[in-house]
Amino acid sequence: MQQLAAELKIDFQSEKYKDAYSRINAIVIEGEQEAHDNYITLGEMLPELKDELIRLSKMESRHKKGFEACGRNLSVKPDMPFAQKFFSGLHENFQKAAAEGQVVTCLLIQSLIIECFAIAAYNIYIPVADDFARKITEGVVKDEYSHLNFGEVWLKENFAQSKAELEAANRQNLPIVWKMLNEVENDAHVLAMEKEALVEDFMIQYGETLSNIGFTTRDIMKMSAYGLTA
Ligand code: Y39
Ligand code: FE
Ligand code: FE
Ligand code: FE
Repeated sequence: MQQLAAELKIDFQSEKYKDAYSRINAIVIEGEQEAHDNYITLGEMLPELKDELIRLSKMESRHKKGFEACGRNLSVKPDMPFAQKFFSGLHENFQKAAAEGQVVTCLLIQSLIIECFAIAAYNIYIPVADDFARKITEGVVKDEYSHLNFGEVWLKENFAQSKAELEAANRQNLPIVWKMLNEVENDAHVLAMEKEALVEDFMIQYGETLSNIGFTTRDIMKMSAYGLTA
């Protein structure tokens, strides 16, 4: 297997690969940790769904352990300070929304935006990953679809009273995603992950999700346009 990675002659042990991996691996580890924390917080905000949200948070912890093993397997030390800075925009917005009890905003940030980002990144990574990381990532991405589905179902059931807050939260947070993609573009390229593919996968996933929740094509076009120039 691992055909594309072999065809592209990716040298997983080169200093250049390992240097880029120290940041991308850290981003993923930090992302999984933050996802864990965010689902715990959401469980406090939605007490009737607490058990399910705790179950999701435990999956995120497992993902984090899996990606830590991927870094160790390549003898890479993840650059965690870089990753914390990378996530600070979405982190702060989630904390602010949680403090104000804005559960719709919290769900948009974690269960739609961050999960779609994860699904795009993991799907693009799998064909170009080393054998060890590919197996781990294949298991993880299946879970991420179920996390996205959780947010989708809740927001669909509560669409009428959530619509305005979703539009505002999208406007505030989507530009941050484009900024994050720009920041990671060069390192992703070293791992044979192209920014254009990441953007395409993210937008397909995110647009499909907004449609399932109840937004019209017209709404989705407007919402997708925010921050494209970031
Ligand atoms: O729900 C989750 O598990 C999400 C936290 C994980 C997000 C991972 C973010 C990946 C972005 C990587 C960018 C690489 C090009
Ligand atoms: Fe995860
Ligand atoms: Fe997740
Ligand atoms: Fe390129």
